[in-house]
Amino acid sequence: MELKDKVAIVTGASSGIGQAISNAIAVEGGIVALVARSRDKLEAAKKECEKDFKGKALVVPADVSSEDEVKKAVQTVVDECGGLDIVVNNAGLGIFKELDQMSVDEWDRHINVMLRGAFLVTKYSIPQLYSRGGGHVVNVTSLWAARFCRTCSAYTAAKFGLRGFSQSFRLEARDRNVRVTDVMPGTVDTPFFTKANWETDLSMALHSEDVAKTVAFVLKLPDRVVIEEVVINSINPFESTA
Ligand code: NJP
Repeated sequence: MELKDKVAIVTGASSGIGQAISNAIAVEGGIVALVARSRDKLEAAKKECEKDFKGKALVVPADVSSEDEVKKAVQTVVDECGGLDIVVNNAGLGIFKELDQMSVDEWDRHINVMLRGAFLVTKYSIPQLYSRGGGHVVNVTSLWAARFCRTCSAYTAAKFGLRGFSQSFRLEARDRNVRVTDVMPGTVDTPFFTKANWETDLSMALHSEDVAKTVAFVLKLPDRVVIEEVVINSINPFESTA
């Protein structure tokens, strides 16, 4: 897909991987709707996108786990941009605890943001892609949609779930010329680990831009091609979490 003038909604765009993906789409001439909860961070991301990447960006604050907020956010994008071509479900979090220490609320947050959130954003966006005759849905899952680790039960449950969602949904979407790709990164140097209270050596980790370049590559392939899953890892990852 040629990205020029295509409209993309990117969740988790206020930080890390989502912000880098937004910039990577914008630099190709795409119009990016930046979705996350924090308006201030989104405004800063928009500024960076416009100044450093000469891109067009729209700030659309929303909690992806809220049906009402997602509905409104998608409608705002459609009203402002005339439609939608690309959906990137990237918003996420990690709370790493042994199961007996994990609260129900912490468990629910993983499922509500990374699984329900991806479902809601896709559900309310997909009629726009169908009505335009095609498009692309990218789900940022994880290596931990295929692997396991101690203290990761909630995180892996959500990411394995999202991977299953993608695989089934792909079979419907392809009939409408919509491609579905899972991007499965290893460890990436973002604020994710600070927020998770997880001290780890990120010196060998991927950079957000590495994941963003991969997403842009996948999006730009001819429409007849779908990369169903891409595993991206540092050449020599720090494997303390594996
Ligand atoms: O994390 P971070 P990453 N509604 O913390 C947003 C996956 N991944 O970029 O709402 C809407 O910098 C939050 O914004 P805010 C990971 O699982 C990562 O590393 O304002 N948005 C922020 O923009 C996740 O799915 C690694 O707080 C919500 C963003 O999500 C994705 O990559 C490895 C939200 C998080 O940015 C991006 O993570 C891997 C909500 N309810 C997979 N809750 C890694 N970093 O190593 C959060 O395999 N956000």
